[in-house]
Amino acid sequence: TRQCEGKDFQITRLLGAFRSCISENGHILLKEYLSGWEELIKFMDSLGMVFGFISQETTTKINIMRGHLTGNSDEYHTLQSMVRYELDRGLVNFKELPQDQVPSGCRTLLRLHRALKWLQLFLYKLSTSTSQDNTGELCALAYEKALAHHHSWFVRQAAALAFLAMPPRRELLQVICVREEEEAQLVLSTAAKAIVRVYNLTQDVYEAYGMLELP
Ligand code: 1Q0
Repeated sequence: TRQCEGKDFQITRLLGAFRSCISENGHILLKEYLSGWEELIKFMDSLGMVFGFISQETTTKINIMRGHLTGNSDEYHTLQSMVRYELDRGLVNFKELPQDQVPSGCRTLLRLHRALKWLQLFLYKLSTSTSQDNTGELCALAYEKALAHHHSWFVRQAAALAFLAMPPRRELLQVICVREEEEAQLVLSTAAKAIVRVYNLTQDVYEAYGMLELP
């Protein structure tokens, strides 16, 4: 059985990260944003092997971002400073980039940002669902709505397979360490709300700079 403390996934850490990544003036602090994602990776890893490729892909994206932050911590302090820096230097990758080049922070974070849309939909669905609902179906519905159109045919098939292996709601609630139904609803909708705030602020920036479709 899993411990609801220590190094394992903790919903409070997830909440803490996605709350504290918003600075007083509404900028997104990248270090905190990435630590929220690292907590999500722990969650995925606790679900088992089938989710390994999703967790791997997420880790790859996080590592690219960490690479940018290392050594350029001022430029990559916030989403806003990153956008300005990469724009000024022509580093954004508005065109498809050559294989041997490190992807920009802007196009990499955009991938994570799009996945947050999926996550917020899934958390809302989960918070209003019952033990009768099939979590894999909830996943798939949120995926169709938020993310599928950004993915290749191959990735969509792989995602569909992973959804079939999604543990039942009861088990998911064990991972976030809640037992009571009321508590579950509160925890899930609180997490969803925190993520929506981050999502909306990020979306505004990408929209303002016309960067929502970076290849
Ligand atoms: C636990 C189930 C997670 C299901 C997440 C749905 C997404 C599945 C598809 C992911 C496929 C990854 C394979 C590669 C995709 C790339 O092509 C794509 C684009 O990048 P690029 O470089 O090719 O242009 N990459 C991505 O879109 C990044 C995908 C990141 C996936 C992030 C999934 C987030 C999962 C969060 C954990 C679930 C927590 C749930 C409940 C928490 C309870 C409080």
